[in-house]
Amino acid sequence: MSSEFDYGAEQIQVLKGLEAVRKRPGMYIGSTSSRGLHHLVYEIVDNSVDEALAGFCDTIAVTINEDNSITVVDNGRGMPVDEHPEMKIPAVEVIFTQLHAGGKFGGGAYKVSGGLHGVGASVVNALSDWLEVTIYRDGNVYRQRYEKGITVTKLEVIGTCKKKEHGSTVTFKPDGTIFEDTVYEYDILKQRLREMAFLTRGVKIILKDDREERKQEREFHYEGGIKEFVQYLNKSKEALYPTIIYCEGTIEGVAVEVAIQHNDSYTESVYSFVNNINTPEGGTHVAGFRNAITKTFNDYARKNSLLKEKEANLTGEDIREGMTAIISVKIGEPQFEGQTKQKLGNSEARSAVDSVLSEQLTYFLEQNPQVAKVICEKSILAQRARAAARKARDLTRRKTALEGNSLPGKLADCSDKNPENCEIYIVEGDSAGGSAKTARSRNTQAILPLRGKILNVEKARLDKIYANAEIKAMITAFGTGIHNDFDISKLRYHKIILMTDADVDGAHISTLLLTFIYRFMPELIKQGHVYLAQPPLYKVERNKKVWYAYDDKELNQILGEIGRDNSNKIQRYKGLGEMDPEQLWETTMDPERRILLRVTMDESASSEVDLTFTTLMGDKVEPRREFIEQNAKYGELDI
Ligand code: TSJ
Repeated sequence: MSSEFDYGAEQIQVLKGLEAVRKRPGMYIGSTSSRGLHHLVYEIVDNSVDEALAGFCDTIAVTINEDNSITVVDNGRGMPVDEHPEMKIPAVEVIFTQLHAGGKFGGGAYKVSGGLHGVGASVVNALSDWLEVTIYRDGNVYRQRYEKGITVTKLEVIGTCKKKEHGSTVTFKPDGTIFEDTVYEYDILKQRLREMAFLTRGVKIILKDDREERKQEREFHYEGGIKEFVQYLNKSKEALYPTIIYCEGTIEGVAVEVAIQHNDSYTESVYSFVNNINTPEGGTHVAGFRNAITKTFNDYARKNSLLKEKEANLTGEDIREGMTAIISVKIGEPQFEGQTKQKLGNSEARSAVDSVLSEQLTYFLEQNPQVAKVICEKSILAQRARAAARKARDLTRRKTALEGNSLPGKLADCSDKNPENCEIYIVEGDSAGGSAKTARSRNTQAILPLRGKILNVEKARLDKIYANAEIKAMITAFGTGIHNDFDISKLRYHKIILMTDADVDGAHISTLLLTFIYRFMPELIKQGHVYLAQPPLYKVERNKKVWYAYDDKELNQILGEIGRDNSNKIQRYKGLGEMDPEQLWETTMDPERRILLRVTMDESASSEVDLTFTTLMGDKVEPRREFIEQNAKYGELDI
């Protein structure tokens, strides 16, 4: 480490800190996969968002550069450049080289942005091949460069600017020896930056892709903040009333914002955030929200005789049916609890959300009696449907008790009774079901054929769902129960494999099935039990040799390799039904040869439920790896 720098005791501390980050990156950014790579960008942008929240910045631009480095520019005050009194280096250098840099610089508090990982600039620096910061401040342009977290140039004045020009620019290139993959995905950044823009009303966030072949640009700017977020989430649904209910206030240092609008569906879409970070596991802020909602609507319904004296109170679930809402709290020192440290624990957040919402919602309902009536009537219908669903469920249970836990008649079960070894294929149509039953390995593979399109659960209440034969068959076959009764320890198959035709109808059926599972048994997806089978689209035969292609590109590749002439016989499968059992086994069901896509979800992106399909394959499909890697995203899946 020969350099022009003197390493004093503090500097050695610095190197040790950054060394720890490079040794155990996962501890600081969650993972070194694609998720961790993108997380670096959010860590940097968080700092600019804080500057915007402090009222000093209104534009943030993020650029993916040609070499997959990232540039973040803001028009804030410019990071402080004055010397740190103890460390005798510029404040900006402390921020980039000191782990958990906090405290006061230049008279102002430098707040480390609150995040679940909450680690900030020094971690990004430590995990970057190189990082350059440029500061526009007081008429000067300053620059400093670091490599793998280590300072390589002093903070220099490299030019001048107009006094009124101010801001900070950071460019960093993630270290390819640390991250599994260093290619940024525009769509992933787009999703999160849009969310940040919704949560930070008034700030303009620009995303630009400067890479050849991928050049594109988007701008997110919402004067309405989370009100526009709710509008966005409801845009493909039918809203029950035109207004978006909005409440805002600060109590005991907790800034609370809530936006609500009901739609005509039966699902609850309530998303909560703490310091702009999604909290899928909820916590005290969500508890305060639920309490206020339940209490306020029941009070209103009683007072206005929408709920009769002898009728039971509405439950929170009744009122939240079809509700889209955003709860956003900002809090100085968030405390996270629970196994995964993702549940907000601060009790002041509960009381702050509860009282802001109770007070302002009561007032809103009094001012908007038509809206209040629509919501109360919908909740009362939900209450009745819930009672009917309870009856239907109890009936199903009693029936199974009588018949001795009988499995659905159409199910061809496997003989192995250890769920870990067992798979169930959900197959579209009786004919494909027949082939699958012949083809399967009976020991570990069960087959459940479904007839035609299944019920769209987005458009049905629980009572109707219990009444649907195809859905009932799946519930009994899986063994887990659904919704509030769900119990994963009763799962009868560790792999649930959806096998549908490789066409538009097949994709639609997969979507319906996944929607059902996602809404009523989400844990199956979270724990990685749900898969999509990948039947081939083409069979190519030449001189008694056979190849299968899973898309047009692969077909062309095969034809390129074996030569394009008349002795090739190409068959395009229109559906699973066209395959004989042997072909179905070889291509789609044999664990040694098949390709399965595992359905996963990024819980932190749950407002945009982002289903990603990670590849899983048998031993002999190496040539298909690239194809799968490029196609493993099922982005259009509308869930
Ligand atoms: F992450 C980061 F540190 F690298 C970073 C910080 C990256 C980017 C693109 C921007 C920023 C950043 C920091 N933008 N704005 C600020 N603001 C301050 O650091 C700042 C400036 C002045 C004062 C003051 O009291 O005068 C206080 C602060 C916190």
